[in-house]
Amino acid sequence: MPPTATPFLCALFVMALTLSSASAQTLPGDWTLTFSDEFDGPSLDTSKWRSGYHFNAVINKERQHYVPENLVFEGNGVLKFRAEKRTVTAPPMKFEQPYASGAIETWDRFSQKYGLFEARIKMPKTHGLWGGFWLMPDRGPDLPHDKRMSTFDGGMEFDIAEYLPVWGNFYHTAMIYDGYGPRKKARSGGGGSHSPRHEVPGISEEFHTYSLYWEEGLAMFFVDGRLVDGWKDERVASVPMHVILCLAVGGQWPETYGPVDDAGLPDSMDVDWVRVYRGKLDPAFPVPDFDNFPYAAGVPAEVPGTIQAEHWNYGKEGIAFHDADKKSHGSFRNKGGVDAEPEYVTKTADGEWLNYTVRVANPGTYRLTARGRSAGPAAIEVLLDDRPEPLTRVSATWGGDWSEHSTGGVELPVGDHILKLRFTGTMDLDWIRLDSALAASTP
Ligand SMILES: [Ca+2]
Ligand SMILES: [Ca+2]
Ligand SMILES: [Ca+2]
Repeated sequence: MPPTATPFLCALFVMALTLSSASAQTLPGDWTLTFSDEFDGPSLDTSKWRSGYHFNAVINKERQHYVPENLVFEGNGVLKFRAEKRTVTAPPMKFEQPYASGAIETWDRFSQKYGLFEARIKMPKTHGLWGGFWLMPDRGPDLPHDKRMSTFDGGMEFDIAEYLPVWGNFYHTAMIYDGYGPRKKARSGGGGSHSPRHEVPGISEEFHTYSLYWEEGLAMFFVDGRLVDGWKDERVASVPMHVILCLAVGGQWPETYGPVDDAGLPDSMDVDWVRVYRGKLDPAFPVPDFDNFPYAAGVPAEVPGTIQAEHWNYGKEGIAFHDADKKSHGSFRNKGGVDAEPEYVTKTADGEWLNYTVRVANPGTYRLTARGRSAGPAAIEVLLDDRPEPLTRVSATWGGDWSEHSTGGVELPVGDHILKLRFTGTMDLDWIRLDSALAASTP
C-alpha cells in the first residue's frame, strides 16, 4: 500500500510503550510484549493510535477518506473498519471523497525495529475494498518527514497482509523499497508485485492471525503460524517501523478488477487485536531457501499428484528457474523472465528449466505423464535434486492441440525434493502428473 503523495508532517514525540504480558504467541521464541491493543475499550485508544494517515493525503488514487466515525466499536473486543458509500471530507484535506472508511496508525506513538508483529483479522467480502496490515519506517522526529519515512537507505514497506476480495481465499505479502518512483523495487517471493497470494480458507468468514517475524537480514511472513513467504538478505529493512491498518475503497489496485461493488456496502475489515513483541524466533526454527521456495504458500507439491507447470518455485534466476531471455512473454508471473500464462508455461527454449519443490509421500517407482503442445518435436528432462543424470525424459511430437505423453520407471525417494524440468525445443506445458497406478510402489 505504497504512499504516492508527498506527506506533510507535524513532528511530535515518540512515546515508548513498554508493556509486559505472558499472552500466547503463534511462533516459538523468546518474546516480550512491547505494544498491544485488544480493542476491548469503547473507542480508539489515542495513546496508541491515530485515525487516518498523519500525512493528510490520499494515496494510490483511492476513493475513501479515513474518518474516525468509521472506526466502529460494538463492545465485543473487535475494531471494525467500516467502509460505506458516503460523501465525506477529512480536514485539513479540502476535497470530498465518495466513500468513508477507517485507518489507524501508531505514528508518533509507537515504532520498533525487529521483533514479531501480529494482528488477528477478518477480511472484508466486497469487491473494491482493499484491506491492509502494514509497516512503514519511522526513524524518529528529529528527521524531516521524507527522510523519517523513506524506504531508501535501510527503509522498506512491509505488507504483512493485503487483501482484495476478488482474490477469494488468497492474500498477499510484500517488501517494497527504494522509493515509489523509477527505482522502486519489490520483493514478493520473486513472482512479481502481485504474487504470491497465500491461500487461507475462510479468510473473510473467520479471524486469522497474520504475522511478520523480522530480524537483521531476515523477514518471514506467517498466517496462523504457517510460513508463507520471506527474504534472507542484507537489504531487509534495518530501521524502526510504525504499524498501520486500513481498509481502502477503490484505487489503483482494486479497480484493475472493475469498479467498486457498491451493493456490497457497508462492509468491514474486523480486527480482534494487534500485538508486537521484541525477541527472537527459536533458533531451531528452520529458515528455508526463499530463493527456491514452493509456489503454494511455501507448501511442497504432493507426489503422487499433479504439478501445474505454471506453479514453478518462487525465487531467483539460476536457482529457482532458468530462462534464456530476461523478458517475460506472457501474462502470468511476468516479472522474472519465465514465459507463462495463468494455465501453462509457454515458449520454452533449449536449456531452460523450472524447479518444483515436491513432497514424496511414499518412495517407489512412479509413472510420469506430461500434458503439452508444440509445433515441432520437444522434450522435457526430469531431474531430481543435484543429481546430474535425468530421472527420465519425455520426448514427443506433441502437436498443436494439447496431448499427454507418459514414461514409467521414475524412482523417487521419500521426503521433500527439488524436481527440475529442463526443456529442449519450444513447447507449452500445462502440467506433469506423477502416479503409481501402473507401477509397483512401496508404502
Ligand atoms: Ca479483541
Ligand atoms: Ca523469457
Ligand atoms: Ca497448468
